Amino acid sequence: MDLRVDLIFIVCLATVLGAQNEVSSFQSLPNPPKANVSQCSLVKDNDRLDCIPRGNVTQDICESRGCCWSESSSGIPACFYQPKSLSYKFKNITETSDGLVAYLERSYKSPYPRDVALIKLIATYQSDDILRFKVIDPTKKRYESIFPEKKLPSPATKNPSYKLIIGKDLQGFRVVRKSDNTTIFDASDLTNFIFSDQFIQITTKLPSTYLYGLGEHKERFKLQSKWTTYTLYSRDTSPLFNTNLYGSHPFYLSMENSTKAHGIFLKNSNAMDIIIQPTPALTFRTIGGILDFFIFLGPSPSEVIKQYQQVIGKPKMPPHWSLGFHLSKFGLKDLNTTKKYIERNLNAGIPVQSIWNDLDYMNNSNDFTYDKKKFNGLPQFVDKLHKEGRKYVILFDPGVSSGEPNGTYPPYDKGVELDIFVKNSTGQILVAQVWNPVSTAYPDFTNPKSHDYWKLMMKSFHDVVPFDGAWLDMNEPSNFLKGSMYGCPESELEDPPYLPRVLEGSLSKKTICMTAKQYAGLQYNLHNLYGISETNVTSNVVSEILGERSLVITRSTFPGSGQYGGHWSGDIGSNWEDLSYSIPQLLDFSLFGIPLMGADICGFFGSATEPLCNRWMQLGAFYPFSRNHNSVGMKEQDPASMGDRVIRSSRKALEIRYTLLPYLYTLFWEAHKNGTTVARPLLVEFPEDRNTYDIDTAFLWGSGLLIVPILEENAISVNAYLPKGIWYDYYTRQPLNSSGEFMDIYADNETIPLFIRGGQVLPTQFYRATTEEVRKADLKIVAALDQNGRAEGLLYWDDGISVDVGRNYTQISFLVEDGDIEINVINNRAEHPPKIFSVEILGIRNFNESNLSSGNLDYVYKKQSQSLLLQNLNIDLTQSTSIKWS
Ligand code: MIG
Repeated sequence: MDLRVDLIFIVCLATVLGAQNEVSSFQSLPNPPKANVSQCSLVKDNDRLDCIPRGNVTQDICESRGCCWSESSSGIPACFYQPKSLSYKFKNITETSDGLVAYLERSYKSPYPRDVALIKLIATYQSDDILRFKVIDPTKKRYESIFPEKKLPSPATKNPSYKLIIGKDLQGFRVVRKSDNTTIFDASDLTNFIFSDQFIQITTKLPSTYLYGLGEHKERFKLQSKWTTYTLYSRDTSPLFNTNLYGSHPFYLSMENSTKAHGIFLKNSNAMDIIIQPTPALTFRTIGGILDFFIFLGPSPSEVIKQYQQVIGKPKMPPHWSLGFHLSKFGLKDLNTTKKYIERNLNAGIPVQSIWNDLDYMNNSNDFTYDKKKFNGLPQFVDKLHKEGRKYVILFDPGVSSGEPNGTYPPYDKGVELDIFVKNSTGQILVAQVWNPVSTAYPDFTNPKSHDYWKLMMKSFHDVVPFDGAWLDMNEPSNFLKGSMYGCPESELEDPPYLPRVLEGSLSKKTICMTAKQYAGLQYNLHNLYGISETNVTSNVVSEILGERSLVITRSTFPGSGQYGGHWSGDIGSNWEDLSYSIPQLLDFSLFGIPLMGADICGFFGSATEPLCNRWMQLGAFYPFSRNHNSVGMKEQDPASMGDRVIRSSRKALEIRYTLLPYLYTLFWEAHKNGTTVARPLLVEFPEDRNTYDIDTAFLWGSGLLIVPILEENAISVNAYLPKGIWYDYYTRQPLNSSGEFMDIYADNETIPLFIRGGQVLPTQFYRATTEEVRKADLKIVAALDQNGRAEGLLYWDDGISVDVGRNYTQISFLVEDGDIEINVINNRAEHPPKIFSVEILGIRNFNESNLSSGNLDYVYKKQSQSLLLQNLNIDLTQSTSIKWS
């Protein structure tokens, strides 16, 4: 690299990263004292805090770091920090009106360059259940994550459920739940605490080993705690074990031994490793930014998730149609193939709600173009879909071609004019390559002007091809070259003093240079935010163009992405293992506030076998985001291509999905309004039942429907856990009384076991083949009684598309008690809500016709399944009413 470039680079590095030139922040410190051998020998193997987490682990290096050395078996660090080594000491602690401020001073050099010698800790009592603490450099503004964008309300506490214990006899601090004295965050000993320019580390001792979250990973729902490293750094790769994947979510939920729950969120967008060790303890190790922690006191898991979403933002309300079944494939090479693909499925009776085109539709892989030869007639095809009540969704890659002849490709030319592209370290447009034959430039979605730019592009394309939703791929951002066309300059940003365990051991591999510059700063800091920034802009732009709620599905996500769109789990394999891992993935994203989530049904890579696709279509019908998608060149796996059995299974499961749309839609509204979950882990609903803590082979929709898929080849039964209570078989309506036990449930090849939970009312509708038709059909209310003959539920109804959610809507509550159902109109502003045709009550042991409130009710009582169906009710949703049967 030539000297001039080097110099410019150093200058810009110093200003953006945190200023190596500021004497006050990076003072020279004494060398660390030698470790005290007798102190070292007191440390148990499981408690060792790794002092050389990467690189050469030798006794010499270890001792030069002032750490303890003792050979160890694999996985356990041989070089570890000496306990109570007073890395930082408190200088002063001051109470403020809403928290406290403390200064700490470093005693000696850490192993990493540019220690921040004086740090400031700011604790804010954000609310009674949320404590925030930040650790910053008081002398110099460092980068702080620009997402989630959500503005927090001013701190307000009446009676905080926690206390922060700091200083005094402690070297560090800890956060304690007042009611039971559980330590939620335990940094009482700052032994391995480091705050240097590119290495920031803090360890908390954990109250239990039940941890969930820390995505995106291919992992069971319950995380491992045996010296496991979870790396967070957005990366385009098909999901592998122990690898950073598309999105980054530094949030975990913990179930404590008391069955209470808490959550921790580190708002930091830099690449990081999170290490869980058997102590149990957890170490956050990030290579930039600041520490900005939010501690959520729960005390139930659903409250933790709600509290988390108060900070990151609640999920967007999806358009109603987006809850239908979607069909997609990479390699639908022309319009004819696309048409045949959807038609054969419609002919087979599969209720396909939308068809998706992958980049095949593009001309030369160029965004905002379509191949006018191969896709000749595309606009007319989309119009026809619309007339039939169906939708059309297309893929967008963020990168636009920078290799087209001058003046021929507005997405590039306009981008240059508006100065919208990501720059390299020397200020030119960073040129890399994704699908474009020559080269690719990346719009910078942190630039406020990107909204107008993206809208112009989307709108001019939408004027031609009226797509209904945007599928955002490759936004990690992905790059087929390493860094750029010209590599990346040498720098400590590309090769930081500590490299998290990112795939292939390089930050710029499969993405752009860390020294690349965006409006909001350096790629080094912003990398994990490329996806969220694109999703944010796209969500707004598409709604503005449509004048409706938009559907945006994104591959790369970050805390807060749920406000703008949904997610799919990327390029998984067509195999039984990935079928099963799709559930923990789904449940993780429920914790992350991204409920509109699903995996490619029948898998992406590889050839799905008939038995696999059969079971996968059954499960996929219950992904909140339900889409069959497949890679190019793979055996076809749309239901129609799979033969009669898959067709029958798919129809059966999708028919149930469409019937349950009012319930599912209501769950999405509750999530949007309150931060609840849609696909719900059992432990969220039954936190006091420890049996649920390990379950990730089944899940719920809301509180009311338990879904127990078959995940093994050739299996026709499943050992399902039914938490304590009454559960009604969805198909037979027979009650099952569980004391909280595992039961073998039979499931023939065409059936996915489903149970309605006693105590819940589920609004359903008559089945129709499109979501639009379902919306016009009558409602059927299903009330499943609990032991006490009670049940309750909700219905939310609106036009399914308004951007202004919660303006013109109807809300109904159902309450069943003492042989009577009350249908209460809480809000009555939707236009033309459907009517209630029937109310079905499950769990009526004795029925006497003469007790019916009205003599002319049309009813069917089934003694065997103990269900009563009241039909032909024709109840209008504009007035509260009630029906009595005993
Ligand atoms: O390099 O657009 O995850 O769903 O079909 C692969 C082609 C690019 C990756 C996506 C996948 C999509 C594919 N894309």
